[in-house]
Amino acid sequence: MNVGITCYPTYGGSGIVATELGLELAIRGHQVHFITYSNPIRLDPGTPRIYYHEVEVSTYPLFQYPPYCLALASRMAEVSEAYDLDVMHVHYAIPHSISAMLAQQMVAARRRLPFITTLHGTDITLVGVDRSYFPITKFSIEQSNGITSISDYLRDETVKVFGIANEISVIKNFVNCELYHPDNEKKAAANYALAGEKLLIHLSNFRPVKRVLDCIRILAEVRKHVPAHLLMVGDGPDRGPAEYLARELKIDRHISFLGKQNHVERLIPLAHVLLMPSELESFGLAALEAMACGVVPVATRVGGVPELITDGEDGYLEAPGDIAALAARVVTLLTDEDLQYRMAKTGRWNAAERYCPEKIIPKYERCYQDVVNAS
Ligand code: GMT
Repeated sequence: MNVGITCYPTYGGSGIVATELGLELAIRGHQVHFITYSNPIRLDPGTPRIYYHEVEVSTYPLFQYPPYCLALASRMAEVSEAYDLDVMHVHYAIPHSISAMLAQQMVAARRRLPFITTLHGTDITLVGVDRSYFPITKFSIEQSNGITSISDYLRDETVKVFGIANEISVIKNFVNCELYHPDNEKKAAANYALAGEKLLIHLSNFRPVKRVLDCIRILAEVRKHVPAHLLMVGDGPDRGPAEYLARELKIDRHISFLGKQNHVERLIPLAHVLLMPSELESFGLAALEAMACGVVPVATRVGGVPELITDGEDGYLEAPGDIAALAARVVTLLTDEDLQYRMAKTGRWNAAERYCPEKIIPKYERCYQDVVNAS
């Protein structure tokens, strides 16, 4: 098939899922056309059957807000005709769904261009429920020819909050277990931690929903019992406050703020535990990547996370903000090697068994086939 994919290319789990999906589809022989404002971070543009079409938004003094949504719609329409697209797949409803709907109407006289919207989380739980976006988000979801959501939780939430009657297929996040794999020796951990220190890791876009400051507080608690170092991977509005808190708690030399990283698969396996203390998480891709790397997630019991992590089996779940409980779980793991080994092994097995591309990608392919075949 010829598939068009639009996502946020530089930021966040939805862009990562969209990019990895495109790569997997290309491996399976599909022609994949990314239509975005910049090359997605994890995408190698030299990959066979992958095409990248940049959306250029011209600025003009009259435009206080350059109309990206319209430029995107025009580019989608152009690419669909030039490359004979069978389907457009947009990740994150706002504004990608609306652009796809406009593109569909622009080319309607000449061709059918069905589009699928994949809901990832904050497009529903935060941005979508904002009163100014609510009606258009609901409308664009309802106009989609296919809708997918990354967890049961998010599907139920979409139905509840938006009253959507259309069918929503749940297709969970996936991980490439050949790329994301354990490193039992963890030799490169010595680049960050002192000898005898355990390594913790957190990955996110440092938005308030991630409760990044809790990671710093958890480390402070953990260090009262076990020598440990924390890798903070990513960037965003709460990075400054987190760095400040680390200095205030006098643990700044035990934390490495690494900023945005292109190869997290090289960093995650160095850690013993992943911290994901989010306020809300529709799935928790970072936890899945950690499990694939044999790193045990200590996370919060929110949103779709319990669909991924089984408490006490392949990770731990506590209430958001409960620093004492989260830190206690980390200490348990760091002081009981057998337990940590068992949980890491179970996590790796579950990731490979349930969330590998071979299990998930065919679901997207079926979804494409369904919307293409529907008249
Ligand atoms: O987590 C973010 O803030 C980024 C966001 C996105 O849409 O880019 O991530 C969401 O999508 C990921 C991939 O499907 C999910 O694994 C994350 O759980 C979800 N984030 C939230 O729901 C907060």
